[in-house]
Amino acid sequence: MDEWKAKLSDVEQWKAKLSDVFEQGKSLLQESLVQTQESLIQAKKKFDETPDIKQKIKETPELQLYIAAAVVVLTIFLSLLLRLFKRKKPNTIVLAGLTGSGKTVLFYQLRDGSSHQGTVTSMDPNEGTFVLHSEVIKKGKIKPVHLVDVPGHSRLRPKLDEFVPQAAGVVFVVDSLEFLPNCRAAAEYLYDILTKASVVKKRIPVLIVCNKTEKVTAHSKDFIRKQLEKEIDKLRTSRTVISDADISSEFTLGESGQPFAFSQCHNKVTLAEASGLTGDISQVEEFIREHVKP
Ligand SMILES: Nc1nc2c(ncn2[C@@H]2O[C@H](COP(=O)(O)OP(=O)(O)OP(=O)(O)O)[C@@H](O)[C@H]2O)c(=O)[nH]1
Ligand SMILES: [Mg+2]
Repeated sequence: MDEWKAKLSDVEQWKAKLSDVFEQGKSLLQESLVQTQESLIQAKKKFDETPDIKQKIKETPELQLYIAAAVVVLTIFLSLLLRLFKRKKPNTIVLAGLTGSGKTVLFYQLRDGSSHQGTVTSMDPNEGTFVLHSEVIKKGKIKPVHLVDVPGHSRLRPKLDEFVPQAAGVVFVVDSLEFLPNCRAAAEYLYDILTKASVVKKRIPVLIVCNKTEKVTAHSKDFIRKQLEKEIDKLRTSRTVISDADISSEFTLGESGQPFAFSQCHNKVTLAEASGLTGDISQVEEFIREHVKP
């Protein structure tokens, strides 16, 4: 019982001490508030008495302090705002194209410098962030590339929408050996990419890679360009009729009344030749480095 009484008196003592401290703090706060108010009144008085603004600032130390504080706050605010708006430049390059065109072989060539022969139809996007194999030996800081290989199977193509809006560029791979039987399908796929809102609005550059050019029977880059332009021209007419009925977000390609040409696209569309199998991929590497700065 005595023990409890002692504890109770301890508590009472603490309570008294706390209320003392609280009272002291309160009076201190009141005092400083009164002082600040007084100095503000004085500062205002001085300010009002002096006609010249420069003189006003010079002779009012409180005012100098406020101006300095405002400048500091404004600088911090502006730098935060700048950081918020200064978005990181994208480093994603998307590999797209029909199934069997050679995207996965190209992916491995870019990453490892070897073709990993015997690849099968991809069932999932293949992605990785790395320094291109051809640049590994280079000295200095090299920005890694985020490369995504989206399988050509039509069921997996919607995956493109996950990556394209953040892409620095799209590499569209075409099989130059089996080009003619696949020309229409390739043109349709390419048309879908070129009319994507993100591609048009962000002007995402597209490189059409005529792959498998180590074979003598491969079609030339110029031939492939002309055929694709012709097919896209036809698609443009048929798709416009469809989209008139169902007002979608689709963008129309090229200039009306003129045959379609890649040069009419708002984004940069260029063609290159490559052979993923033999590792002749320098034009693809150049495109990547043009758009993902080291
Ligand atoms: N001759 C030749 N064959 C190639 C070349 N690149 C790829 N191939 C062959 O083309 C076939 C398809 O290559 P992949 O890289 O798997 O094709 P993909 O575009 O990834 O196909 P999906 O994953 O189905 O979309 C394979 O048998 C490759 O060996 C090339 O430059 N020359
Ligand atoms: Mg593949």
